[in-house]
Amino acid sequence: MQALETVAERITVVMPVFNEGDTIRSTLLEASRKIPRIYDNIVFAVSEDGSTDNTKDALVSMASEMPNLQLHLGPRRKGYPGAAKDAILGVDGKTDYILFMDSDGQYDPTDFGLLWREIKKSDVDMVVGKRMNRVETPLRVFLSTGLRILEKIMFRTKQRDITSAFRLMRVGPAQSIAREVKYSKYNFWLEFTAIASLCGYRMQEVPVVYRAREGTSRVYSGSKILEAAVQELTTIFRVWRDYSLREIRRETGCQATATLRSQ
Ligand SMILES: Nc1nc2c(ncn2[C@@H]2O[C@H](COP(=O)(O)OP(=O)(O)OP(=O)(O)O)[C@@H](O)[C@H]2O)c(=O)[nH]1
Ligand SMILES: [Mg+2]
Repeated sequence: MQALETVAERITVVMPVFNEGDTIRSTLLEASRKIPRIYDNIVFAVSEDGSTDNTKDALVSMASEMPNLQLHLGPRRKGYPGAAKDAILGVDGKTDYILFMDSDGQYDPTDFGLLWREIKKSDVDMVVGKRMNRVETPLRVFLSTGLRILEKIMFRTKQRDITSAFRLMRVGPAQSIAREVKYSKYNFWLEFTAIASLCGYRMQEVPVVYRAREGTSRVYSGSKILEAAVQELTTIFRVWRDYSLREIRRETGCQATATLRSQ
């Protein structure tokens, strides 16, 4: 097994949670067992809002067992994009890196080691876990492939998996990009990756395990998938319009990037 790194840099593991009462305990226990074996300066920041099952109770009981668990509980459901954005912007000021990970148990926390080694080796702003063995309906594969190709043409994204929710990011870039995400109603990461690409952030991909989900998607129920695809298509065009207009007016579309780059 790889040696444990004892370093001063802090990683906050950000996890959005909605109605995961049946699995959140095992997901958090697995992450808190596996990630600190690779890296020990870890805090878990779990953002829950509006769950109608026993998720809140499960989280409160876990907080008494895990001293490095920070809970953010909210009364009303924000929707995935709002929850992801607030969670990234809400990490505490001691954080150096954000490991974003959905809390549905689909990612294997052991793969954090691959992301960590890659960010240190290639000195990029973000390393994205490219999901292997995705099991999805043909309709979903068709729609997500279409959106990926469009995003590649419009924003010159180089990544294959532009919507992965397993990413290790330097905190400055992650928050600058997240602040700009404003259109997406379903898929936060499509818009996030488009902005990151437009603003010239450096991204790298590494293949990661992707497991089957227990229970059904909280974001895309069967009837919502087409509506979501149309909404995300609109989002892509709005982002493109915003940034090309800024370029025409010679405004800096990515002030945050420029500031970071000059430091
Ligand atoms: N805080 C918060 N978390 C949410 C919300 N909606 C979804 N989540 C969480 O976001 C993660 C992603 O949701 P999923 O239902 O797995 O959606 P998905 O991964 O896009 O779809 P699948 O591939 O079908 O799993 C899960 O960990 C959910 O618990 C929300 O409104 N608020
Ligand atoms: Mg999922």
